[in-house]
Amino acid sequence: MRLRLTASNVAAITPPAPVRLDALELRLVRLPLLEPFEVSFGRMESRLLFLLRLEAGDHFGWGECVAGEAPLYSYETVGTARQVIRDHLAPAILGKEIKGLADLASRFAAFRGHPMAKAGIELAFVDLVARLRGEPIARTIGGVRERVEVGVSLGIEPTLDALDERVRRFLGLGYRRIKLKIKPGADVSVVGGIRERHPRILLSVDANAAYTLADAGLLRQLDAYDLLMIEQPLAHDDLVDHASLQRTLTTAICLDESITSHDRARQALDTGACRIINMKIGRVGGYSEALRIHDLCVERGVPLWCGGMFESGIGRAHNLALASLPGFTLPGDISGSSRYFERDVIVPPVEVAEDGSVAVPTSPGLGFEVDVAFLERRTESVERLRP
Ligand code: OSB
Ligand code: MG
Repeated sequence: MRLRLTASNVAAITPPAPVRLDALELRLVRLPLLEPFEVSFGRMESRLLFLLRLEAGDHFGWGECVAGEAPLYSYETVGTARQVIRDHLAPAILGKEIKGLADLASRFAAFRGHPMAKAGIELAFVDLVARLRGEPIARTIGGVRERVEVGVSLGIEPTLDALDERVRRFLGLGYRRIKLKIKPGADVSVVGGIRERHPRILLSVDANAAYTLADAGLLRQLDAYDLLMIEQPLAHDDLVDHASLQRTLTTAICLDESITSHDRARQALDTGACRIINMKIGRVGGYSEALRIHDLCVERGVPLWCGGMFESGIGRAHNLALASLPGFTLPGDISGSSRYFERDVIVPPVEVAEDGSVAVPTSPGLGFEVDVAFLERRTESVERLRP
């Protein structure tokens, strides 16, 4: 497939006519995880999902806010995001005529931080716009791929055998890249053990900010294992130390937590803090910023891939649309629904084909039905905000 490498145009993401936003529903839904997921900062056994439904007359759009229950991955939580949406973001848009995504984003611009809260609303708005235009989100934002390649992110396990069982299982399902979570005490020997058993697979690691520059020697040992990348080895808000570390490593550093905006991405690339970027719409504040970072990576020839936050199918559908943009050149953390939950909130569930790819939906909006009856049964709280 030939990819069109044109700049995405946030200004072109508009409904057929300005749209008056009537209501925003905030819903918290808890789903148990099929398997617990452990990373350097903690362990998750269930996911409290924060789903948003934006309404305009009879029309609607679904979004998801990816904040966690505790401020571990970032400072935002489900609680802070709800408060910021309820008290500040929703009042800035409800009852207003919105011309498009750029207009929506401009109404949030004065509020500092809280990118996941902003992104939750942007997602719902872009789904609404795509439905009003009668096209899939991927087309609305300039996607060009019919299928996207995916990998799997595997948590820390108590033994190498337990981890290897999962590596084999997901390779058997077709996943194109295996990412191992690491932390001090579960790093070089684990990575070495998996690499020895799987000499040729596409393998990467993610430290979720668990190390400091004092660990540079240890991190350099990872150079021996032909990794695709080392994701976020140092502090969540750091660029300077990552640049120092990158100069001493042959393996590419990929930044996740540190890339919170287009400016941070530009600064990271200008200073050599990373050679690869992980994109999460929630972490950067929504589609408007994500598309600008995408264009920056295309311009600079920097490999980009779509990260994941253990989203429900709603967030995952948005990730699929995003990953269909031309600049997403490495497999994303967009696993099938069955990697996370017994039952997803969308129908049909996301399925990974034997070749490790997922189809980008082609019907309007998300391209999946939201299973509202199932959502209702799993809902912990729901509130409706009006102008
Ligand atoms: O660092 O990429 C991360 C999940 C929660 C928080 C942070 C991260 C992750 C993952 C899982 O790696 C990716 C997925 O959704 O499959
Ligand atoms: Mg990460």
